[in-house]
Amino acid sequence: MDPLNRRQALHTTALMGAAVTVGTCFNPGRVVAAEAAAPFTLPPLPYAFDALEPLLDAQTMQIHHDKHHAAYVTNLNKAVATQPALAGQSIEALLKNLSAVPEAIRAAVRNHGGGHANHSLFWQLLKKNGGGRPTGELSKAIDGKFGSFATFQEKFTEAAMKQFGSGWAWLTLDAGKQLSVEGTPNQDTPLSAGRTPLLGIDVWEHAYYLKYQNRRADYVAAFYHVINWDVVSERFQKA
Ligand code: MN3
Repeated sequence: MDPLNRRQALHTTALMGAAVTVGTCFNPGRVVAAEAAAPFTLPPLPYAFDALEPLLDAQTMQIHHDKHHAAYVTNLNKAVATQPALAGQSIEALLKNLSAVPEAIRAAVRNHGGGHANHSLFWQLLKKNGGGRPTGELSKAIDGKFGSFATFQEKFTEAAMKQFGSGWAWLTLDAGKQLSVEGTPNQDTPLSAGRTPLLGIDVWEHAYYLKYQNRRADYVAAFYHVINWDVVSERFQKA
């Protein structure tokens, strides 16, 4: 056999091998395993990258969504692909019960899964010409808990400012229907502590550094003008 034909023969054999491998995907067990390899997907940003200009700039939004959030999804999928028993569980279910996640991937689910859940929520909490203050039941609950919206805002701003390094500040609801303002480090989510996040601000530097550099206070002040309180109220009603 001349070298060229030999190479072609090897190539054909390799293709036949690939065909056999693909063929086994018709085995139902393999199909599940193949699908489980990438169960989590990056949700599209629900508005244009520049929708929140000039408060949150388009370049930050694009990198934040397309690079940072995408990386959390990729790394989460890599981790869960090693644990077929977790197939079919939502990211919220995994984060609510981290101790049930195999230790080998628990940190990855906490960090990358937390990043995926936190950012998926964060995009929904923002809108062009947002801000103002909540109405209805949520407004009453905030007044009841904090005394006034202004006091809530002070506490939320304080939580966002004092979070050392990377993390989030949240308005949460616990199982007893009590509101709280709290901070979490890194990509930790209140879900893991049994509380439902209603509103959250990402205070990682990647969320604001291009436009605000070290001025986190200016970023936090701007955030109040892009909050979608309808979504926050809806989460409060459902929780
Ligand atoms: Mn972020």
